[in-house]
Amino acid sequence: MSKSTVRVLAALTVLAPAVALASPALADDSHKKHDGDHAITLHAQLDPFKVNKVTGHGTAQVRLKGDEAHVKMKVSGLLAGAPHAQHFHIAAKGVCPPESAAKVRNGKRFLNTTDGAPFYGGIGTSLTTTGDTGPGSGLAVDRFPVGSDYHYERTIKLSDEAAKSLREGTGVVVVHGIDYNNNGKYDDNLGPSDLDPKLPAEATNPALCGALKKSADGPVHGGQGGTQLAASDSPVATATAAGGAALLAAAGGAFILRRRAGRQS
Ligand SMILES: [Cu+2]
Repeated sequence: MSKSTVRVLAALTVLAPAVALASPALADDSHKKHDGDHAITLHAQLDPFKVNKVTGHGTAQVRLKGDEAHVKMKVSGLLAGAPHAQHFHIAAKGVCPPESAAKVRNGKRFLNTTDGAPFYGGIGTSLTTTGDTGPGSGLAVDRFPVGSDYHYERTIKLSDEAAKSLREGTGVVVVHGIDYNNNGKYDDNLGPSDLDPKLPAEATNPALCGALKKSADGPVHGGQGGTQLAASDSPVATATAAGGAALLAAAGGAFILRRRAGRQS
């Protein structure tokens, strides 16, 4: 297991207890409660990592009231027929990494998830289509949207830590899954994933990224993405049989990772 994998595993397993510790009993939470009751709306423009050969784009909108987040996303131009893990990354600089954060590995320059962590932080919320939304579901590839273009909409109860980060302006939306060698599938041309060596790096490397920023209440000014999202009540993206089959082998690795994380927390 590589050092970076160990680091990420450690980060994932540390997250759960950290969330548990962040209970209201820790301190006078009157201010937090007050802030938490105030609903805010956040937007992010999701831009592609060109260094990862991505040309897609997207938008995200989050209506946050207390710890309840109503999330709407619109994504296009990603690898078709493949699941795309997507998360709120939290509690770091609240920005997307520059292209210069990419590293050369085996003669290929690309950005993996760990490279971006100093900028966007660790996984705070897994934007899955069903079930658990905690950091432990970060690689639950059978519960993420599938396809090149999709709408995602879900109301999610955030951890205290994630809600706090989003309110503080350090929440970042990251969509994963790239096709670096443009052959229409996740393969091992970039080697194993830094998050789970059983998955190919292409399946977990960041594709799109956008920092969530507070927007003024009221109508979104000239916001093409915002108005489109507001107008659409589209159902959550559903997994296709093709996409699921393509990643079945990879999913085995994700499950192992999740079990391991669960045991240690
Ligand atoms: Cu992520």
